[in-house]
Amino acid sequence: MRTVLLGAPGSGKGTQGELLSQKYGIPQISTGDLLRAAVAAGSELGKKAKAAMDAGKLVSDEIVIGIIRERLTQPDAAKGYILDGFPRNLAQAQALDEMLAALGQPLEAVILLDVDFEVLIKRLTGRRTCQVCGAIYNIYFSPPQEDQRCDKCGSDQLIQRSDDNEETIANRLQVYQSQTAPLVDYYEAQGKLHKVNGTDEVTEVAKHIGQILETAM
Ligand code: G5P
Ligand code: MG
Repeated sequence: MRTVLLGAPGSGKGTQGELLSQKYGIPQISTGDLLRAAVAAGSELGKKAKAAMDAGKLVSDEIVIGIIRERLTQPDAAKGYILDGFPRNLAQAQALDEMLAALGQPLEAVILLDVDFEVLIKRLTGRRTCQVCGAIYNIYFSPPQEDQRCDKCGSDQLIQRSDDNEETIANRLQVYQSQTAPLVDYYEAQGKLHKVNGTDEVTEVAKHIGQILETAM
C-alpha cells in the first residue's frame, strides 16, 4: 500500500502516519523527520537544510527528491509506505509520479487531513515531541499522563520543535497555502484524493482513514 498524507503543518500527518505504520507494518516516511535527523547529525545535507527549516520555508526540491528517491528503494519500502510531508509542491509530486511509474508502483490513495488554520496554530504551539522515541503530545489536547514524561518510553525529554514558534508557524502555513494546497487539485484530477475531517479525535480520524484505505486496496 502506497499512501500520501497531505495536510497543513499540524494537521496530524505525523500522528496518523505513526498509527498507520503500526497497523499495516509498513514504514512512515517523513521528509521532515529525515531532515531533522540530518540537522541533528550535522551532516552536509543537514547544514544545507537548516536555514530553510528555521525560516519555515521549503528545503530545495533537489535535496528532498534525492532523499525520497533513495528511501523508496530500501527493502522495507517494498511492501508499501506512508509518505508524510512529501510531496509538498507540484515539482515534487511530478517527480514522485515519475519515480513510481519507473518502479511500476502507483500510489493507491492520497489522504487530505483537513483542519482549520486557527486549530492548527494551537496544535503547533502546544505540540511536544519525545526526543527519545518520537511520540507526539499536545499540552492542550493530548498531554502525557505524567507531566513532562513520555507515556511510551518513560523519558523526560519532551521538547518543543524549534520551528513551532509563532513567526515560523505563520511562514509554514503561508507556504502550505501557496505551494502545497495546489496538490489537492493535482490528486483530485488523478481520482486519488480522499478528504478527511482532521479535527475529530485522533482515533476517529484513524478509523476514517482505515476505511478509505481498505476500499482503495
Ligand atoms: P514537517 O516535519 O513535515 P509540517 O509543518 O508539515 O512539518 P508538522 O508540523 O510535522 O507538519 P503534522 O505532522 O501534520 O505537523 O502534525 P502532528 O505532529 O501529527 O500533530 C500536530 C499536533 O496536533 C500534535 O501536538 C498532536 O498531538 C496534535 N494532533 C494531531 N492529530 C490530532 C487529532 O486528530 N486531534 C487532535 N485534537 N489533536 C491532534 O516539515 C518541517 C520542515 O521540513 C522541511 C520544511 O522546511 C518544513 O517546514 N520539509 C520539506 N521541505 C521541502 N520539501 C519537503 N517535502 C519537505 N518536508 C519537510
Ligand atoms: Mg509531522
